[in-house]
Amino acid sequence: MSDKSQIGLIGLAVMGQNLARNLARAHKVTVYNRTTETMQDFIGEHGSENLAGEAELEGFVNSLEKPRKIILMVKAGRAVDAVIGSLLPFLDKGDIIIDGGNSHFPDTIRREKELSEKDMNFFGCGVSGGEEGALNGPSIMPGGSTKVWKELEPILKKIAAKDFEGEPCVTYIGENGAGHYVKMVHNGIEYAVMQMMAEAYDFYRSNGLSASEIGNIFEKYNQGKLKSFLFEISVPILRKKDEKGTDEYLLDLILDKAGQKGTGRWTGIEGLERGIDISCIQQAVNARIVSSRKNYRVELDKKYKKPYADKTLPKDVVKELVPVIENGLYAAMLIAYAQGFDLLRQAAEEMEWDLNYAEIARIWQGGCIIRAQILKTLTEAFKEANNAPLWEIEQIVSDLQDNWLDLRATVSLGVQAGTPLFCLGAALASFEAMSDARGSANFIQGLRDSFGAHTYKRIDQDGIFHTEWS
Ligand code: 2AM
Repeated sequence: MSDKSQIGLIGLAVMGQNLARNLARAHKVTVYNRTTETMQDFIGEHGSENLAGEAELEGFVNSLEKPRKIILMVKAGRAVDAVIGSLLPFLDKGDIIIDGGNSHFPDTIRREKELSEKDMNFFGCGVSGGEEGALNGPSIMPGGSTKVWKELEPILKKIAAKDFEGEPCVTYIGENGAGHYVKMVHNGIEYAVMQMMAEAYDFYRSNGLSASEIGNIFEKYNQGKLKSFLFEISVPILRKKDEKGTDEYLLDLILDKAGQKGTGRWTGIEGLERGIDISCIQQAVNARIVSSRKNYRVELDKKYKKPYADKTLPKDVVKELVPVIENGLYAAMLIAYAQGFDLLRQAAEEMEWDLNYAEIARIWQGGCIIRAQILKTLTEAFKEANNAPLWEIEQIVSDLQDNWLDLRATVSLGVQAGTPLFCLGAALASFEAMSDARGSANFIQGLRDSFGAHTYKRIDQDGIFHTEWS
């Protein structure tokens, strides 16, 4: 057996380190990092027969079996191009570069094209699961040529998380940028789900519940149809007490400004560009944008006196609302997923990707941040309905029908409590508009025809019409 490594990994931030350790359970891995000290520290701590470090790129490349398989875990953007550029002089035809970062899909498409012109392979691979997932099994969304997929399949299957049936959370997604596209939409849905949870949290907080009381409710939610990784981790977050000298819950001391790295924004823009309503995702991005303007919010808060009385509901009433909000959240999350999958469907058509939605829902069952019970429902729904749009599938229609009134109640309760419902409100509006045969756009068309002679169609006659309105 050759003493060369089967896989190389570049980029030893936490995700890269953990993925390298995961890979090293079943493969010999060489790692490289731009800052050599980071590599040395990592090898010092985790080096083993299976894990070696190289300080120079040439030595790194030469340590790998051919065709070489090199996983990049570097910062998305220019760093990826920089690393590819410095690797190229040492690579041979047939070698494979796998980008495991959160690259923007157009970059992946471009890189795949550029490398294939040099007879080399570029494979864009979405990896979700955070630090823990990278170490113990992420959900993996690979995109590129099927030939390269065949080479990588056994490796990726070994390191992936497991779905509810124990199958690996990895499947071939599609050509070129398809893997990174699906990862991007995954992150967009993640934004929406987190924001919906935050809105439920805000509702309970506005009604006087303490963080730990909300923790008790979320713990209950995590035992039913909302069971998910995000609800699971929210319970200790809600219960954690400050350890820096106050008697407060730590959550109450965290600055209410949300960070973002761009995948939610990219998804939102995709919705606008492809003409698909993904308002839940876009509103989650908007909520983060508004949150980030903390100083301005503080200023405006002084100018505007809330015109509604502080009508905190009695605790026993709030208690009775817990299952109502649970149903409302469930319906809203189904809507967020339906929107996300609508975007995937449109992109697949335009980009000529052959996406299998049941498989995508399946590989999100484990390892990734949005792993949740709901994905079992979605996988089964897609399977039974041969990947029809979620809105049309019997199981989803019946779930939305059953929880519709509770979503309405959740939104109206949230409004009364003074909770800005970026996502829950968007979910309700989007669903009710999409499932209503008669909308209000006749009015828009009337206005457009009046001020700009944009013409309109009629519901009772064929043809294009224009009217002198005044
Ligand atoms: P560093 O430790 O030398 O900063 C996440 O930032 C990872 O991407 C880190 O491993 C970081 O290496 C690497 N990285 C960021 N920009 C890079 C670049 N231009 N070239 C190579 N690696 C880079």
